[in-house]
Amino acid sequence: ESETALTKPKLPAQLWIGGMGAVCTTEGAEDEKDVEPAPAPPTKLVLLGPGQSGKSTLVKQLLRIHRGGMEIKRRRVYLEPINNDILTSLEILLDKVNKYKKDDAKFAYSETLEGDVEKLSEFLDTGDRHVAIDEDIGNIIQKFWNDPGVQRCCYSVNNPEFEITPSATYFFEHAYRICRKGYIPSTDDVIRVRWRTTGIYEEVFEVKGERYVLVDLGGQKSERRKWLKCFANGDVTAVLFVAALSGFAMGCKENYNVTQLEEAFNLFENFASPEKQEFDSKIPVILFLNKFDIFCENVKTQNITDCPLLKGFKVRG
Ligand SMILES: Nc1nc2c(ncn2[C@@H]2O[C@H](COP(=O)(O)OP(=O)(O)O)[C@@H](O)[C@H]2O)c(=O)[nH]1
Ligand SMILES: [Mg+2]
Repeated sequence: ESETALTKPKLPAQLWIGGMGAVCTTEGAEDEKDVEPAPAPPTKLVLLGPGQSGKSTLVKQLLRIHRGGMEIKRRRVYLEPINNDILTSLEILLDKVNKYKKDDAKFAYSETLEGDVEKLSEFLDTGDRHVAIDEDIGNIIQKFWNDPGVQRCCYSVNNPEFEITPSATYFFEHAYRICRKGYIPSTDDVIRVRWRTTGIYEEVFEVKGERYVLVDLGGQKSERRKWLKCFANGDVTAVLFVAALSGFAMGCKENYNVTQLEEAFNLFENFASPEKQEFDSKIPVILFLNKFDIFCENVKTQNITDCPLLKGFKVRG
């Protein structure tokens, strides 16, 4: 059996909790003295989990830490997905504000913004979500976002139909900078962007002379049949199953009756439990509970016991 940097767990799953910036620790092998140095096969980690749980972000974070910042050429590729993220979320935010301001004046934007909002709606009506946003529209987005009524509506109305993600609010905050002429996404911008992963991506990096291959796959239902393909060569060291801990209150896109956390749990059980495991059952599965930072924010305003999985838990402090 090949030596790996990960210690094989006795249980089918280990539990790691992480959020932005979380990194896995490694342990070196102990009996290296008597072994001839031979090029060890890389540690191959396959990232699985529901869509939006943060798999691609984890890859980007690890690359940033272990391969240095991204070159300009690679960052430029994210221009279009960033525009797409802003425009898609802006449309949702506009719909949300227009719906809720009718019943409650505290969710209305200032009257002085009316002309601007009309311009925004016209721009969105063109339907193209991948166009570059010019400086003029960028300024309007920034003004609209800075309006207190808009922010109140965004943050205090909890309706999964109008979900505004934390990355969207990040981009709204930076709309002015992002829509400047000649803007190039920063590494932080790249880490925030939502880009629906389709297909299979492999990234290689080194930590203390040890080579790692990270395999990133799409998490959406339509992508899940590809999951088993990456086990075909028998060279997978471990599965990193990523689930967002923060989604304990929100209905998931595919089924509003279960929370995103339950959806992730069901998927994990179906895919990784030893009885049902469809790949080699000796491959360790590590459960990585991600979005811990958002979880910490959410527990302040949402009741964790609303999620059946967390009944019996209490928030302290
Ligand atoms: N605040 C916060 N956002 C995260 C975290 N992990 C991922 N995200 C955001 O969640 C969104 C979806 O992440 P992505 O990596 O594309 O999910 P994937 O579908 O599993 O690959 C992106 O906008 C990320 O910036 C986290 O730990 N904290
Ligand atoms: Mg992805």
